[in-house]
Amino acid sequence: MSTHLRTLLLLPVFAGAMLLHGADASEAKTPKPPMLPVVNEIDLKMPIQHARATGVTIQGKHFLLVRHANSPRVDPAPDHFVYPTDSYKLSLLDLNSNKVLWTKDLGWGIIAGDWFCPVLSFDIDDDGEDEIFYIDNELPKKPLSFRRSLVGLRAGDGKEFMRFQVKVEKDYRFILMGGKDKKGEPVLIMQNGTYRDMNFFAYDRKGKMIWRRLIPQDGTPRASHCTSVYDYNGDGSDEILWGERLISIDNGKDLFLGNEDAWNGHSDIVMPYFDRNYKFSGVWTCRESRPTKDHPEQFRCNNYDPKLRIRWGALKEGHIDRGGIFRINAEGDKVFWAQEMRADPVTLKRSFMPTLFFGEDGKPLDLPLKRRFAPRGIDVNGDGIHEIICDRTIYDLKGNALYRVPVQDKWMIVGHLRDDLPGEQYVMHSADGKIRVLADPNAKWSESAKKRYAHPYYDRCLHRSAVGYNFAYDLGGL
Ligand SMILES: [Ca+2]
Ligand SMILES: [Ca+2]
Ligand SMILES: [Ca+2]
Ligand SMILES: [Ca+2]
Repeated sequence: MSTHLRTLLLLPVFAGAMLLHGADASEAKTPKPPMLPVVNEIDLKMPIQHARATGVTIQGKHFLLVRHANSPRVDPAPDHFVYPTDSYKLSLLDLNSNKVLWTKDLGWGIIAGDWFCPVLSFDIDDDGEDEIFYIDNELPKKPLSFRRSLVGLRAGDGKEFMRFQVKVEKDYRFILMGGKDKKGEPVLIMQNGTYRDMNFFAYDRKGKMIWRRLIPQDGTPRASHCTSVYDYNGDGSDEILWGERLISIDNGKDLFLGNEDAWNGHSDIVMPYFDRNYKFSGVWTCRESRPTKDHPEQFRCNNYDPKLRIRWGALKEGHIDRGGIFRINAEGDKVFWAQEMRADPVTLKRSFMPTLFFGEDGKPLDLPLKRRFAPRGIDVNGDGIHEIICDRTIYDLKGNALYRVPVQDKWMIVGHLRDDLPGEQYVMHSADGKIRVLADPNAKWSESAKKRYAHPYYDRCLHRSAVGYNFAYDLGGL
């Protein structure tokens, strides 16, 4: 990062500190910004307690698939498990006509939670039209059964066109991924297991298994809650970024293992990032599990180069539960952030430490933002620079509050989802079942943002945001 840029980012902090004696500068500058306007509202006509959304492409047009339930989000971990109160529904929305095209109830065999039911939008037959994949339970009255099937639906009408049994291994954590191999053929991957054994099953367009791999607990890194598939090294076939390792989609073999001799744990955040020329430039990781006893010197956050060699690290202690990357200028330079979570050992009540920011060189930066909650990036005005959503407010990087977002509604997806509008939109749902798209009326088209939306990685991110926790931070690295 240039000295100029660092000065630019640091200046408002010092200015704010002088004026307000350490109080938050952003609060005093613009006490009550306007609400970010709603540009779409689609009523699903049923209550929603939690939902995720993913982009779907049909005949060149973009749609939004929502997976929703009037149930708390159920986690498979015994300390976090709660009773589901509803089954999942899938609804395909047309944001242009404000219509629900179809809704399908997945039934009580599938427990309503991100890990029980990833939903992937993926063009399995390469005809330019997405198909929808999820993992069904063959014994719907027995929700904990391991007799599972991978199911494909046609996006246009929600009708099932593919179903085959898959082998699962006593773990309710599922991931679905899609990519292309060296022949350009689509590969669909079902994965089972995060913290212990990790099983991968790769299928071709007909549902025939083309490889499988078990990664036992062999002292190598475990999975992350974010996964991504892309041709990172530019050799024509995709790689899977799986925890702190890169796996070939051609055969399931490791290409690179990060911090191989000293890391065998689970990393909450694993995010690839790209340089000014949109070339894969590295990976930002934030770790959950404790370091191995033999390696207390290891960092909790690591910035890797494209071959997963550590460039620099930060923090020696803590469960770094949240993290991400922002674009700080129209050229696409980046800032990295991390946030430690602490949980009471008895009540498990969570609290979050202040967000820490780092420049591309690893030096700490101070951004003038309120920092109680995880900041999330959105280029709401379309200039190719991230604004930051935190504390239900959208700030620019200087700490000016631009917009408020509704307190009562819940985040689903951020991205350039409306082809006709500049900038990135913010999609939320209300408890009474309304899906709302919010957009900046002053947004303008810019070359920087157009280039970003046109990048194939951007589209990949929008298609995997209903898998695991990809929804939260995925687009920051681009
Ligand atoms: Ca297709
Ligand atoms: Ca590749
Ligand atoms: Ca965690
Ligand atoms: Ca912006």
